[in-house]
Amino acid sequence: MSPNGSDRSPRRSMRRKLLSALTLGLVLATATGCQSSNLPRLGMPEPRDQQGHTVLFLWQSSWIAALAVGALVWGLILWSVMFHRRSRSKVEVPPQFRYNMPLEALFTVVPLIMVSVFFYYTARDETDLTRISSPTHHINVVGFQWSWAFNYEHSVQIHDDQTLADPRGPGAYDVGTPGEPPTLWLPQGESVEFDLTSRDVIHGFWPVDFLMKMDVIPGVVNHFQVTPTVLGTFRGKCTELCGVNHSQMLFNVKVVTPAEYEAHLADLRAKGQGGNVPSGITTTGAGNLQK
Ligand SMILES: [Cu+2]
Repeated sequence: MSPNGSDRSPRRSMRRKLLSALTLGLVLATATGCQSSNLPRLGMPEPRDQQGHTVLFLWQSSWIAALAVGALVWGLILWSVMFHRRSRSKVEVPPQFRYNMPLEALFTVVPLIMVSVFFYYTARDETDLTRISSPTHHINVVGFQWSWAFNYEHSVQIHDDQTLADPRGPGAYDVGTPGEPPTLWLPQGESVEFDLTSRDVIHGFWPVDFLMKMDVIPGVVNHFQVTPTVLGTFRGKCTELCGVNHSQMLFNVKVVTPAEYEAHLADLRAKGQGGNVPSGITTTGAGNLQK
């Protein structure tokens, strides 16, 4: 038996216990099933459109990757604290360790790889989420101090390179009732492109349950596309501090059947709300946008 064999055996049993705890944790983590629908949403609302699932999965995957790195780092810290602490019998300074090139290269390369993986998946999903692909409906969302207006099927598309009339015919607008949040109506299961414009300052358009938001900038037209999947009324708000009544810049998002959506547009036209309200942008020719 070695001179310090007496303090080695409790260490050995502690090491064994730690190893079995780690194995048990790993088995539990893998055996409980890792389908994205089973994973906790970690603070994210339940997505109510197709695109929201991409955002949610990116969020969950980032958490899993971060926790895996965290577990490795915490494990190494615990390992050092438990098994490489100063011995009671030995008081001398342990061997010092420095200028180890392979180790320092590892410290640099591993974080670079981790950041590159995060960057790749974020860029891939962002490209996917901001892509516009032949939407069925076009809605011009107009932000102004301090509310929202919605130009449904606006008659002139305001893409930088397009000045075509909307093939779906005359538009309709909704500015809501003064003192109440306006309601954005959307058809379930059909793709909708939002063209975001501002009449004054920068606002932020955030239909919360679609897990997507985008800035609404004067003189600029921003776009994104959603396909609502769940019927119901959801929340929306401005996410850019835009003045004293910013907190009141709320709206509702009402997802209805396509027939109800068309009926609502017909109602608006019947009330004299055909056409569009000023969007803050006028189109004066292809590629030429003016305030
Ligand atoms: Cu605002």
